[in-house]
Amino acid sequence: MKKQSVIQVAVFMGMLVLSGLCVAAAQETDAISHFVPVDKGLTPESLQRLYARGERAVWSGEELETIGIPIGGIAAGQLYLRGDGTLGVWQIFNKHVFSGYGRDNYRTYRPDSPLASGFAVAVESEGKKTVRLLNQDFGTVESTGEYPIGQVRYKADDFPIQVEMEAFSPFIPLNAKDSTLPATLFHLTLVNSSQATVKTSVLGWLENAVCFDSAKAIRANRRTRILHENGRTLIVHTAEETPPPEGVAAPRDTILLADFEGEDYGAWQPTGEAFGKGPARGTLPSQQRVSGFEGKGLVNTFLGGDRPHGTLTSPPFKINRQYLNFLIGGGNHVGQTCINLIVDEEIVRSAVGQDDEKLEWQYWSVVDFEGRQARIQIVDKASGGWGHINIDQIELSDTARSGFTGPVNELPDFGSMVLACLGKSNIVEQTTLLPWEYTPPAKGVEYHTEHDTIYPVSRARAAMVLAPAVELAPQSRHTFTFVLAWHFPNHPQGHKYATRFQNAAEIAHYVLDHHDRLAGDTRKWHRTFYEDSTLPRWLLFRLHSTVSNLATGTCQWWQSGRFWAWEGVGCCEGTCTHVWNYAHAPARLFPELERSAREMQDFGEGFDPERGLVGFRSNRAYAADGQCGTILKAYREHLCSADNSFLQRNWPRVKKALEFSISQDGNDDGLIENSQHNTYDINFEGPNTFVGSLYLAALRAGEEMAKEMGDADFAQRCRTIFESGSKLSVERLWDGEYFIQLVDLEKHPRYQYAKGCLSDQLFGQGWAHQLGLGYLYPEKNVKQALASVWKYNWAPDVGPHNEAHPPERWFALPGEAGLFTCTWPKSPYIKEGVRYREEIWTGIEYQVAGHMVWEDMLNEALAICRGVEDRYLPAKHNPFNEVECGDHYARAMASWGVYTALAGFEYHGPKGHLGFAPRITPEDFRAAFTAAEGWGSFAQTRTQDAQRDRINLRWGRLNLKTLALAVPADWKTGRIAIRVNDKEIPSKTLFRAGRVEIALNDALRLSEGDELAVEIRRRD
Ligand SMILES: [Ca+2]
Ligand SMILES: [Ca+2]
Ligand SMILES: [Ca+2]
Repeated sequence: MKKQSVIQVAVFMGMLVLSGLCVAAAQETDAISHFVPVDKGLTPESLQRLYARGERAVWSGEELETIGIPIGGIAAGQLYLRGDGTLGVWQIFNKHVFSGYGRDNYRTYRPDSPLASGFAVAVESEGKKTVRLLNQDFGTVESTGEYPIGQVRYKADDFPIQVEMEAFSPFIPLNAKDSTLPATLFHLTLVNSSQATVKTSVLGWLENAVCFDSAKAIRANRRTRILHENGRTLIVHTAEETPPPEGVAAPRDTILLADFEGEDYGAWQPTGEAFGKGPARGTLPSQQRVSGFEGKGLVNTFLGGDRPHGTLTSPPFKINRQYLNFLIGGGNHVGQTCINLIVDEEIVRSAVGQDDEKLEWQYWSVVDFEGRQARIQIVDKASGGWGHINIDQIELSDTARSGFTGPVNELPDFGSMVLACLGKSNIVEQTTLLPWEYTPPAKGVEYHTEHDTIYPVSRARAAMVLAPAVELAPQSRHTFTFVLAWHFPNHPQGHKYATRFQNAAEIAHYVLDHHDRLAGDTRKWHRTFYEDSTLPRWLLFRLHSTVSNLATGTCQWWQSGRFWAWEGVGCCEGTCTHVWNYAHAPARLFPELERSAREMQDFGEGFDPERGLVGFRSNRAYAADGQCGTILKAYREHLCSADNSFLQRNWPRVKKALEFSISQDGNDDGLIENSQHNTYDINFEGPNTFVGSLYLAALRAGEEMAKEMGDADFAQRCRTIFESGSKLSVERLWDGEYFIQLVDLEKHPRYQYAKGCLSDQLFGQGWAHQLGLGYLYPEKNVKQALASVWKYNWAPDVGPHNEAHPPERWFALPGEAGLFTCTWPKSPYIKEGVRYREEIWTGIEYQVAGHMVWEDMLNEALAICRGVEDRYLPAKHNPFNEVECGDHYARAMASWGVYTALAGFEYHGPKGHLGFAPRITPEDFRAAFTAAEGWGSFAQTRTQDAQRDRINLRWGRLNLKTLALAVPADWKTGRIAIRVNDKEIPSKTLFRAGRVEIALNDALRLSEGDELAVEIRRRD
């Protein structure tokens, strides 16, 4: 079979291409250089700490500094509740915020708060009026956030009121619609801790930040109204057009200097290789998607990657307008990836890109040179990361073009914001309760309570409302409810939320109209997951905290219904197949979102119907791990569906995609030997079990799906290839302790792991367990390989190994524990081995830990998770922001795989099958679970000869036909009774190998509140 050689460039973005000038040979040192101790130092005490149920964490003092709980809706932007209860980040304005490649992200800092908002408590007691802000200065402040709910408690000796703040955006698993609201609910419970009755209320304020980014570049007004509607008071912020100023000369016509729409550069002179013979037509091979240019052509020097250099010089022209406008993107290298304006052989203006492929408008004021001859020169003198430049649409104009042009209501940051409270906020009452003319401390912000006011966007103004006051007797309490809502519809792809709501006021009313259900279901999930569980509280916190990534700048839900994501906030686009290979949380919690990503991206826009290739960023580029993972995800999405319509619709393309992987295998022997681009941003050469196990798992998933779709031939084909691959992997890749990579290092000196121990070497096996596909390799090899990953790659202190081998990026510091991507414990260290080898990625750690749980390596699994928890203690980092290439990195959502493994969860929605095999404390286990249309709590208790299992459905509905439960292996037979709400249900049961399989005589449909109970009595 002809070898695929088209897409083998190990490039996923400009900056990651290492210098092409340095082609280093394989540099093996002659000695083993491995500093991970075999003894992990786990003591009985430290193990006990891992397993103890424990208490909810309470943070205070300096710990509050780093905390930022994502508190807006899923895919609705990024808003943080900071440790002291103030709001931060405020990335809700459709601006692309690039959070970094990871080099700078893993640092200790306080999230910023770029706009004025907040709450204060006003008190009138014995004729004295005081106001106290709800922030770190209140007195004693304690925070106890557990995603999705943040809580902050405030108390002070010198203040009669204690406050409990509860803040969250509705979060209801399986209800994507109500979990993606651009809104945050605040419940502020005031407790009178004094001996006297006091009159008290909560003051809330919000700055008008509509046109937040464009304000400096546009002429427009902001408008603020305070409305009384439906028994509520709303601050409504918007913006609007201003009439054009009078007496200003009309601008002259714009002169186009170049639009790069031709076949060649015309009169412009190229030199070097970077520019080629003519303008590019959009994105070049292996480049991230280029956007923002006009027409079809542009200058794009990523021709053959970042390495080439060159210049492109315009013919002379006369400067006869006030501004020179142009679109610019690409690298941010001053003097190296730039556009220059040359007058009299001197560079008088220069601009660079922003390390972003998207072109944005920039302008130079050229009034000083009016009437002079000039030339433009575009320069690429850079070869490293982001060593290229994108330019288009150069024009002379009397109007400066910034990123913000056109009507105000079409600007990306145009929209509306609302802060609402229950009851009628009364300005007269406000002036009687508040100290005279009270305003919160202002930093250049004016405060007002005007009912309708219009002012230029250049002014920073915040409006205040005071909830109707209450009289509180000593020890009594009252809860004030506020809702913050935003609506910024002008995202390039549109927001799903904007298809439901016209403005922020509608959203605020919706949240308050449905308050009891939205708040009730959110709290019910929180209670089911955190409170009603036997699992260690710290572990639940850690495994669920990553789910908050959904409510950050990482994720978007487009108007079309397509879920789309960066890898990390603003970093690396396109719901990357290989990064999302690890993320199990969204598929289990909001399967609708993942199904849309499969259907609209992987098997939609990103799918090559001719070849079956799944573009790994919705492009036409191949990633071997991502391709196989897409098959696994398709099967998972099918399992998480209520019926088989998803699989039926997508099966032809799923099959085609699997056939593409089989074509990479080439000879149907079950090993992929060719060049395999993958999540380490490099290509593996030769057979290995990282891609190989994903391939085998994909074949098994393909076999199962083919059977369900009645395609017996293809099922058999998958089976045959799988069996061959499984056998050959052990024969050729097993080194006695773990699986290695067969590679010719002479031929492929860089980026391979060869005889190294790769933490991800059994990635596909972990997946196979998640999907109930069984073992891909003999169980004993799997268990031993995983034990070797623990032995060789998990360091209780990364310091010694990282001192010898510093990582490309630090995601764990000396003194902290972590799992290395790869080490070479038994062969010479490969200096130019697999990329990121010395880094610590939480996504890999969870992937490995989850797999360890399935293999009953519980101590190891929990120790790895605890290592993450300890690295992300709030004294050091925001515990909700696990960093990799960017903030809130998607891979971290692998944590959910640990959670499902702990329950031994198995589920097949269309078949109505549900099973549990608790891997931790099976004698007394309780945990939440999610199915296709409902979620609830599973509980199991076990004694010497009896076991009781309960499935309590708390939300939605659940179809059941078969059940599987784990019992001790020596329970060969027994008596089983099944009841739903105390009504006996007839069934057939089968005991086999530590497992009871139950087939219900009639299919069941459980509804919210129903409980199914299974009693198993052992019979010898
Ligand atoms: Ca153009
Ligand atoms: Ca270059
Ligand atoms: Ca092969």
